Amino acid sequence: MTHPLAVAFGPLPMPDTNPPRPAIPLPDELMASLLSILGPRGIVTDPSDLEPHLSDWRGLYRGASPALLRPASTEELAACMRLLHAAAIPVVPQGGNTSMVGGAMPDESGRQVILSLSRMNRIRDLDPVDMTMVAEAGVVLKTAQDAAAGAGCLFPLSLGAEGTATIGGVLSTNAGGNTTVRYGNARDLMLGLEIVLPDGGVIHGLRRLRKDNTGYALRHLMVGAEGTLGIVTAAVLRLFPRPRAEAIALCAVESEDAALALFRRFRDRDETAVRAFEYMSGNGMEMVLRHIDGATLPLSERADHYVLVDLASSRPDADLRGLMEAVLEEALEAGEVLDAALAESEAQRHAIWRLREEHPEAQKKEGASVKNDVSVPVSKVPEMIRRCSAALQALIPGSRPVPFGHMGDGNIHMNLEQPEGMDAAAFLARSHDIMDCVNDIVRDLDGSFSAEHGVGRLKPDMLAEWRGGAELDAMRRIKAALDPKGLLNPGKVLPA
Ligand code: FAD
Ligand code: 2HG
Ligand code: ZN
Repeated sequence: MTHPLAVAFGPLPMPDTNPPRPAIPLPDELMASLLSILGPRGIVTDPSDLEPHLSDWRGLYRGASPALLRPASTEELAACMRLLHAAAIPVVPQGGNTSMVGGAMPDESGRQVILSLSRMNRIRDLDPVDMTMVAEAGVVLKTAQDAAAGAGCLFPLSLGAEGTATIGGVLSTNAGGNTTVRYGNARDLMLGLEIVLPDGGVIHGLRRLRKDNTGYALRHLMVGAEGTLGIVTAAVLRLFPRPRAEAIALCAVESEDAALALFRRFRDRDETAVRAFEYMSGNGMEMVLRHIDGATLPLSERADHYVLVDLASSRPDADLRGLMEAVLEEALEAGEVLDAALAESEAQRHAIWRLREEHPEAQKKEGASVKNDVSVPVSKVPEMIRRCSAALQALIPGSRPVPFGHMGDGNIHMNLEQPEGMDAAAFLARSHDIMDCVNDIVRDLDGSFSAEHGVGRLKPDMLAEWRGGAELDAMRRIKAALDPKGLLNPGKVLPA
């Protein structure tokens, strides 16, 4: 069985990897000790049960593993880690396995044990006075959102994979998503962490404090470490007042510059009201309209550029519709906005968001594509989109740039779709050229090769190139200090 998301999204470029070797069984004595800690429900070795955990949804990697461990508590996990550390067995943490960069994949050696915290899926506490939630790492993001909503609060992290991604995974990748422009990324939503270290030591850091300057902030070291420094077992998450007023519009805009000008108009008028500001290209919108059932454009004409503006406020009397109309009117007069549709109902709100959220699915249905999750300073987004689009079309004539994403954060998915009729494999064979082409421009604009998806197994070489010298050296020393045997998620993030 392939990964369930791979069925939805299909294979993407396959980097050079070796075919997996057969799994190397764990020594009998170790196996018996693990069984005595975890019980039969806590350890999976049957090949067909392991199968969905051995490949990533993009189809980039396929690994081998002797076992999947499923502890039910922090204590069980710590006891397992002590044994695995003593036996020098490598461990790969895996949450919802929605990584874009193969971060949760065991390698092909057949030696690496997979660790799932899916049984650690309790909301331990939810406090609407402190505005905090204590969630275990295996809680699915959507479940955390729903729990907050049930208590009249908001947990604002929101992304396309929220029905599958877990709290452990989103923290370990420092996920961003659609609402970062207003609420920050996963790091900004975390106050404290419980962590199991590679040798089984436990950091009990579930402090729900807004201020806590007590030495090195180890919790922040773990966020974005992609499971290479420690295992997140639970987190104190920040909650917010739930929105009581909303206004959402889809706008056709004149150019990339007009999209940025519109963002500035909203931000300057009321920065706190902008919950999301998402850019989409004409190419991407065409693919969504062509491939996604029920998708329709609520505007009179097609355009080359669109933005989704999502305003929200916790104040019930906030006149967001008035704000939306006033700003759009100014922008229409200035020639920046060509046409706009405001959602009048929950169904229309959902339909507009769907046009944005279905971009990855539509791209897959259109054919082969290469992803570039890049960021630049917000002021440089228009130039980045223009330069990358031109360079990519020159690199592969007939290819179709599909830039979309989180413009308010300077994070655009500068993706490229294959030319119509081109052989998919021949296009994907150019993946590295495509990524280099985008990265060269992004670098020139003081940007980053990985905005929100992380480094994983796909991009350690880029990390070496972009963050070499003292920065990479410091990262290596931190890794060596916390994981001297190099057993936690080997081969990810740091180049060999
Ligand atoms: P996994 O994929 O299982 O793991 C991710 C990394 O975290 C791996 O390195 C793994 O080893 C490590 N890890 C997992 N659990 C733990 C733990 N408990 N302790 C330590 N390490 C751990 N990302 C964004 O930022 N913004 C988006 O808008 C966005 N949209 C997406 C849309 C789709 C359709 C998909 C498939 C993915 C999207 N992503 C997005 C990618 C994003 O990285 C993941 O969805 C999410 O952050 C990973 O959560 P997960 O539980 O699936 O982690
Ligand atoms: C999104 O913003 C995700 O939808 C996925 O980060 C981006 O598919 C992509 O390139
Ligand atoms: Zn994104």
